[in-house]
Amino acid sequence: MKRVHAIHSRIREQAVLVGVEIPSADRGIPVEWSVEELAKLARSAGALVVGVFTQHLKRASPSTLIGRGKVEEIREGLLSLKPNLVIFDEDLSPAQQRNLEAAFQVRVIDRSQLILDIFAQRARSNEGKLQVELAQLGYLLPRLTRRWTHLSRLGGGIGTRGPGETQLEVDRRRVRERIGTLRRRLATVERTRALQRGERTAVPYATVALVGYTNSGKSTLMNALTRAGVVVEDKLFATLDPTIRCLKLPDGDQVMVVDTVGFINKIPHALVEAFKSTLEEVRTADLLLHMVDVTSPLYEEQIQVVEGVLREIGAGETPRLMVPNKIDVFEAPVSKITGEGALEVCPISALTGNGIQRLLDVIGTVLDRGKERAHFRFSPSQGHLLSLLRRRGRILTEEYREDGVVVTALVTPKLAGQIRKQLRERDFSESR
Ligand SMILES: Nc1nc2c(ncn2[C@@H]2O[C@H](COP(=O)(O)OP(=O)(O)OP(=O)(O)O)[C@@H](O)[C@H]2O)c(=O)[nH]1
Ligand SMILES: [Mg+2]
Repeated sequence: MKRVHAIHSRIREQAVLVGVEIPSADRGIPVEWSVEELAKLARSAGALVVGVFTQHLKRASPSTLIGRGKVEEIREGLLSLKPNLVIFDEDLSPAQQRNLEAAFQVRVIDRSQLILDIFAQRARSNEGKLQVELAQLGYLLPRLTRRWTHLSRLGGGIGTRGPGETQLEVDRRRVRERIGTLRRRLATVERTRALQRGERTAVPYATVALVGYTNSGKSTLMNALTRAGVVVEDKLFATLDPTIRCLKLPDGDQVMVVDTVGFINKIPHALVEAFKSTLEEVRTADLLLHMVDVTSPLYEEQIQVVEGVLREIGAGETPRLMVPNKIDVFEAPVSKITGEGALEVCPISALTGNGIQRLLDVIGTVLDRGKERAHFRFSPSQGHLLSLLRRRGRILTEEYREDGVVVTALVTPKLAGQIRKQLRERDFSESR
């Protein structure tokens, strides 16, 4: 299937934004703030914002979302602003999008399409690209009735990267086929990832995942902790692909740290769906560090958004620490940063390093809490298991006897299980 890629013009796309407040869809985030975030998204996608319109609506119009008077007001405004693109902050139905384009005589996209476009620009890995295309097609499928002919002369740009206009002309069956192919290819990539994860869990390190709203400083902390060299940018969705690094805690324990994609308000469902395998790293983590950008005036709402996505991906019950970040700029009252059922609040500045030592201590303590005191008896030929225990656990007592060593150690249930299994297999093969 042919794909239409945007021709990046040297002239930046000029965008006009439209924000709508609908009481029934109220998420506690005022329209002005939501539109400000939309502007950041638009700039992250490479556009220049040349105008903003907002409307407080009682009821959404099925044909144009906004009211007839507002359509007229914007149409007149566009005559002098002359944008190439109008971006709505709410999802538009295919009919709404079509009617608005007819009225404005310019391309109209919605927030989801903009976010998908940013992901398409950022995707680097094979897996990332497959995931983004899958998400775009998932978004496209219910909108296939749309006709673009009246705008075909307007060419590429934001919202047209990836599966684009030509695909709108093909029937649903072929899009479904493409989705099927992508799913199969992703399944192959995911198997490799699952295998790697399997290898990592076979080495029983605990995994700590950095989660949070986009731009909260996850990659900055990752770099501060592990010198991973992850790209840090004052851009939304700087990170798409997960990075995993080893980290030694002050108590000597080793853990794996995972940095991955950030979340955002009104995140397109198709995207969460397509990024399941990436988010699997978060879902299977032993501990989450929920990072909060306290310099954002809406950090409390952002916490709610992140908690919501965590529940959606099945990580709602995972133990977590709240990590207010950027305290070099602003120290938010800890009482406001609670998170549901978080174990502890550890304010830091990932940039200056302030608070990181305490954070590491707390991570160590919290992970220790899940550990058990286990007893093992190793025969002289099982020295490799004893050294594994020395490396990964903490030996409390060691008693040498004629038939081997009896050890009491503080270990994760994972490690205890693994050693017991190997001891059992050994007993089994000896008894045959
Ligand atoms: N002042 C200050 N800025 C910070 C701090 N931590 C991160 N930043 C800045 O915040 C911006 C975003 O940081 P990133 O580490 O890329 O954020 P992220 O959470 O990985 O973002 P995504 O990958 O886009 O989800 C960058 O401009 C950082 O320099 C901090 O402690 N203090
Ligand atoms: Mg990042």
